Amino acid sequence: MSNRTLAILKPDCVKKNLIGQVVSKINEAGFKILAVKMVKLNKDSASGFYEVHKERPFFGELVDFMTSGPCVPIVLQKDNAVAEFRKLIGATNPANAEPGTIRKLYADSMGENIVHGSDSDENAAIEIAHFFSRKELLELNGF
Ligand code: FUP
Repeated sequence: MSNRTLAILKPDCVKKNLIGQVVSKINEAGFKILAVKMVKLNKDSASGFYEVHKERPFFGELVDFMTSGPCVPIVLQKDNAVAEFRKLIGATNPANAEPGTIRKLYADSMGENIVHGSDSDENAAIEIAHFFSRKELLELNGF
């Protein structure tokens, strides 16, 4: 089991000035931040990131939303990171998310749900590589 996952604070999180609050929740839940940056995705990058959803009816809206402003990818470390982080963020649709989860607290809708979390160790590794180079990750090892 890997101890890393990729979080993305999505454009709605950045626009609503919630970066600080969400990062506090992440730290309070015992995650260590290994790497962080702010980026504005273009259509190709957002489409590539969400390629598994490309045949779904919501794909166009998802790409439009993810390219609507800057977002904040973060590499997180904790034992059992993928499952622990998904527990912290709650269900995809905030209406179904458990009380106290990040999506329940801050998200407006399923389409604009504040935060992304990888869904498997395999995808975490792919998603981390989508945003961070080997060099960036190596330079941060040991901190
Ligand atoms: P999650 O793993 O919880 O981020 O959810 P998914 O990978 O299933 O979906 C990725 C993103 O697609 C969600 F964050 C929001 C969007 N989505 C919709 O807009 N409608 C849907 O029915 C499902 C997902």
